Amino acid sequence: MKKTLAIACASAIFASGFAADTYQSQPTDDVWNYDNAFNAGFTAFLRAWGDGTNALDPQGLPPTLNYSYSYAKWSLGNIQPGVRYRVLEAKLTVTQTTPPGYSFTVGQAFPLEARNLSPNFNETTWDYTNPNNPLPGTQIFGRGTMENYQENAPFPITLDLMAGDADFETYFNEAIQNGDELAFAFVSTMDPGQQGGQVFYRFYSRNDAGGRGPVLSIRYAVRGDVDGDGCVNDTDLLAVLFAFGNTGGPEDLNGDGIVNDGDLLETLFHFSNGC
Ligand SMILES: [Ca+2]
Ligand SMILES: [Ca+2]
Ligand SMILES: [Ca+2]
Repeated sequence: MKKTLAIACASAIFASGFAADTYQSQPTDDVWNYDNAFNAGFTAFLRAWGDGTNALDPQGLPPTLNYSYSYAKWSLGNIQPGVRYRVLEAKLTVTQTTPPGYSFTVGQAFPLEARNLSPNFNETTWDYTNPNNPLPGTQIFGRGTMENYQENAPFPITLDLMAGDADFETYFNEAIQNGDELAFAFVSTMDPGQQGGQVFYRFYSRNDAGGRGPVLSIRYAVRGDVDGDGCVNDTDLLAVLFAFGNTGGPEDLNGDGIVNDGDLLETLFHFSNGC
């Protein structure tokens, strides 16, 4: 019997003076996509490596020998569709185990990447040879950092999804409107050295009995909503007008430190959002 480790919780928190919600959960599915994976769907570990230069096979082929990808997806079903959201913070955290040879320096030089991916996969029916398996996209939302590195123990690698080159806020909103599933591919240019090499990413999957699978954490708010009631209307518009010129506060909707036309436009462009 498959154990479901997904925990979804939404709690209202107040930061920067306005109402935001936090989504935090483990994946609903995760898969290790690799030619030699004997149990791609249900292994307790996910893995990623490349050839030292490329994270993805340049021919666009499924990962064989030189490449290994891992996939994970989350259900955002608790977040109301039909609403435009601003993302205030988005992080992915994985727990890296310690294959011999993996070091701080190597982790810095060849970070783990979170890329866009179609959620069209399922670990219960995963078949490596299926030609319809999704491949990782080219958008990089975040890269892992080594600040929590430990030499002889598993340690968390956090990927800031707002720090990459791609627009995570759009990705998040599209996922909610397109049926609530949000997927990422974990890839890296890190080269294990040779077949049987030990320098690569190996982190716990959702199938880990210890519950150490990836965690997605997103803080978000309804775009244009000042008072946090989930609806953008005259109350929010007036609040911005009356606070014009203020530094910070809930009326500073775009978070640039001042209440001005940028925030006014935010309420106007998103008028009736969430109502
Ligand atoms: Ca899995
Ligand atoms: Ca409002
Ligand atoms: Ca502002």
